Amino acid sequence: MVSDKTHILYLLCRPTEPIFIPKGRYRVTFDVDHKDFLAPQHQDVRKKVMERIESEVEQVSVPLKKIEWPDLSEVMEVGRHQPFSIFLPSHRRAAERLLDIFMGAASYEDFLSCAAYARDRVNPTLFVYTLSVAVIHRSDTKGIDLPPLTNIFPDKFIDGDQLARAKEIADVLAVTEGPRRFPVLIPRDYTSNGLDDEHRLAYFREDIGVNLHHWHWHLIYPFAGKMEIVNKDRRGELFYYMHQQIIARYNCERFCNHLGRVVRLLELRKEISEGYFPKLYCSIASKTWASRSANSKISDVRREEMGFVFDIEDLERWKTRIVEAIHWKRVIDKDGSSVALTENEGIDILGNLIEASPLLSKNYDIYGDLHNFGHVTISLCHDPDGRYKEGMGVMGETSTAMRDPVFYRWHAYIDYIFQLHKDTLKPYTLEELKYEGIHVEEIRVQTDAPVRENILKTFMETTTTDLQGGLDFIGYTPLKAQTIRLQHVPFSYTIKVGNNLNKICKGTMRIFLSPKFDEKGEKMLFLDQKRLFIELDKFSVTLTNDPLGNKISRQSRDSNVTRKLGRNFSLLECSLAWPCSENEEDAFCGCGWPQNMLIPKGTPEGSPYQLFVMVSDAEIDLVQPRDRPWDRSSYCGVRDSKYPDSRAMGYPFDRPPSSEVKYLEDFVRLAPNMAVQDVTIIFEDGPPKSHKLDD
Ligand code: CUO
Repeated sequence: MVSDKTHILYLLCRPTEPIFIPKGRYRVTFDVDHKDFLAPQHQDVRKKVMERIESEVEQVSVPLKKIEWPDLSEVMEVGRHQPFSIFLPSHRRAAERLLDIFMGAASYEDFLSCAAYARDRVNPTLFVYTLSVAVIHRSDTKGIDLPPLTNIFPDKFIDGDQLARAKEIADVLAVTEGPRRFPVLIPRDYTSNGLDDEHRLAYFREDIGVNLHHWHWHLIYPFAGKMEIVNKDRRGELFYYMHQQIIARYNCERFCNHLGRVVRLLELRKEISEGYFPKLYCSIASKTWASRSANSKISDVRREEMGFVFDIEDLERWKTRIVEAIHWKRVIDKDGSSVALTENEGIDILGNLIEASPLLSKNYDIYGDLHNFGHVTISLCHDPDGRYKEGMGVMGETSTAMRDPVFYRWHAYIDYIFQLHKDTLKPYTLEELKYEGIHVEEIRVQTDAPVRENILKTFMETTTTDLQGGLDFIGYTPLKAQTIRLQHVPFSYTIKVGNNLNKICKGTMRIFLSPKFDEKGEKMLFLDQKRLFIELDKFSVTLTNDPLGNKISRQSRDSNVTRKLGRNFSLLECSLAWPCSENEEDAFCGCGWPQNMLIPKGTPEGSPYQLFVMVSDAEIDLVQPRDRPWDRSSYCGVRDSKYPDSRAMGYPFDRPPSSEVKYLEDFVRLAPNMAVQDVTIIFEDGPPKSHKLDD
């Protein structure tokens, strides 16, 4: 039997299957005896269906409190079978309304009943998005793990053909051969082939963990809703930093695949050379996600049925106003007052203004909705006036957008605007960089099995994803998809840090990685390299007063930026019934970059990289005393708490260098608490290695 508070998660299970059909291995049913609880389309069929099901399985019944039915009319303006996009203002308003209802429920029981009532009436994707945001943010559901979206909507992650095969297997083989695993192998090259240069990056763009990370980040940091949900500490800055790191990581991967840095989508009226054909089937809309041919152009959009009528000129005007504001170092707020874009808060203001959050933007009417509308405009470029009745491309949704090469071009453009602001800031002074008395003596990186020094190894592996929570109208046969992903051999850092202070002191260890050479094969200038540094880890250290060096060891799998793939429904149910899973691979669910993508792929011949290490003064860094580890906080912050690092996100690489710094070595020479070590990333080519099944 599962505990009370987690019953709500069963509403996420098989989101298009009616609520009265039992869910999960315990066949959980919701007590929807009151006829009006059921959506109109289900009221007459329920009895017949239940008669059949009840004779087959044992069920757990969840009582639902009688409540006053919430008014869902605004929410239902988004059709049941329409693809949902949080970037569309009309959909955003519907989600805000439903979120208000969920957040406003007086007790957990009211929340459960409201959600049960709404489930089969509103758009299923909108429902899953809104319920997920509410579960994360309500105090009475705090700490409940959400199942990964792969387990709710596998069709957003897995090739449509293969998913159809999986259903066939579930329907036929499971009956004839009994319940066992039938992993469906998802081939590596299903969206394109070698004729398309961009296909070399498909393993990154279509990685399940990468897309889950992006979906989950936007659940934690919604840009619309009530102030108490949206207005989180430094959220605008985190929008900038999390996406900046994605672009940095993508550019590193591009170098490994002999491609140049992603070209920002600067000229909005020019052809977009990259095409993308996602091959994903949207089960809600009963059609495939729209494709975009190479050399398509974006146009003014006239999609009245979506409430989206909009000109490219609007994007251009907003961009001009934002860039002007950056050059003036101030924005004009709603009252016409000037708000300075200061050294520390400027980036946060710009993040909320460019994304944009209508609630937090200093002036939504003037600076508009640049980033969100860009997503929608690009996602509709194949059918801007709806004459072909086509839906959106994958750019329209946070769980699918990162699959498309144009996502990186759009976000490189958004990042370029943020960098214009960063370029207006003064270089860090020596005072701001150094940690008096502390010096990094030595950095060593060691890979396990076989032990290699300063060499990192990557390879391809197969991994499995559970599908059963998302495949509606089939039995609960364990059903897996086997995908191929990048992985690396675990490694450890050994860092020797000297302390001449004659006292024990605390520091923050900051570890970054970047390519040493650019796409031309030339040693990178610091100005370029600082934008390509990816954060690998950040953690607190205690330094004894040993001038010869404290030896600090750290494992790659403990990285502060990563998470493991989440627990699926089966595992959630196990851990709810018994103590939490011992299996470390499945122990977390939620925000964080996927562990398997921690480092870039490298090349078979070895890619030269530089590992940068800095120990900064914890007295300055720590926002409040911390006894917890930094757990995934770099990209995700800390729940109900301030962002735990007082420095600017990306410090010390977020500002232009002083004039004497040409290369990284010049920068490192400025202060002895910084050091650099050359490392090589070798990609071991060959067939994918097998990985244990995830349950
Ligand atoms: Cu995350 Cu554009 O914000 O995708």
